[in-house]
Amino acid sequence: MALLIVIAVLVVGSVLFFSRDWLPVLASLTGEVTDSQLSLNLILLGVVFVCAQLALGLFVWKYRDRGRPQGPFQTQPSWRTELIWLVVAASIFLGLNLAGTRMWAAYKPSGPSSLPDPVRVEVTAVQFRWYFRYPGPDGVFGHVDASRADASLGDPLGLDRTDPASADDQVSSVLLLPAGREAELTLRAPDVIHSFFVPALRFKQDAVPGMNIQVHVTPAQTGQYEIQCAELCGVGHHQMNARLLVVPPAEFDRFLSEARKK
Ligand SMILES: [Cu+2]
Repeated sequence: MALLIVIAVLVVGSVLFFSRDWLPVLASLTGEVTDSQLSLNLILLGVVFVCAQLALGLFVWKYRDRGRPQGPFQTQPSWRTELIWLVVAASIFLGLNLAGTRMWAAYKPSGPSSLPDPVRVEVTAVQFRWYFRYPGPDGVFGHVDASRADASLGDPLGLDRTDPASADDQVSSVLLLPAGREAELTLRAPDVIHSFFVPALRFKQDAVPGMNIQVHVTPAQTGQYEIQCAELCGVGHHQMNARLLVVPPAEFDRFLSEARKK
């Protein structure tokens, strides 16, 4: 009876836990699709979980100790039952995988933006900070030399000031993006692998040394959101956070022109 109560509490507790609104606030256009796919997975597997636990409870009750001596418990394998169970489990697994693959194909954020004028930002992940570089009016990211980088001198990326394309580049420790415009991010890491994770955008991508990885995403809602590193990248990994500020487009343009004057 104690085991039955434990099973009942676990089942009811799990259902209540997952049926509440536990996801972080949603601030991207494509994140809704991710959320509905996640909900579908949770509902389907939740039903399987509840049925399996009810069956377990039923058998615990049916074959409980009645105080009578019983002979050795024997079962006959049933290939039909095994096959049905296997087909049902495989169908759920494959079906969810296919649905996820289709969703990824339709909304995948990898690759450069297909729009003519996205907001371009270079994201540099370096133990244990994030830096965001805007290309300035020329729209070109200038050359950087990581060996010259010195955050204490205000140049964490090592901008090559002899390169005319670098002269107007702006570096910020906060990622500022306009709402409703697609952003094309180029992820890089000079030291080890990091992972750019913005829960509110339902967005995660590794930054890998030696690679410039381009991704695109559209923040839909103004606000302040957290950026986290989702790859264990060293002893200071836990403090590798930054802020994403999504502002109205006019405010974003004002920020760029004011940064230029400095
Ligand atoms: Cu990191």
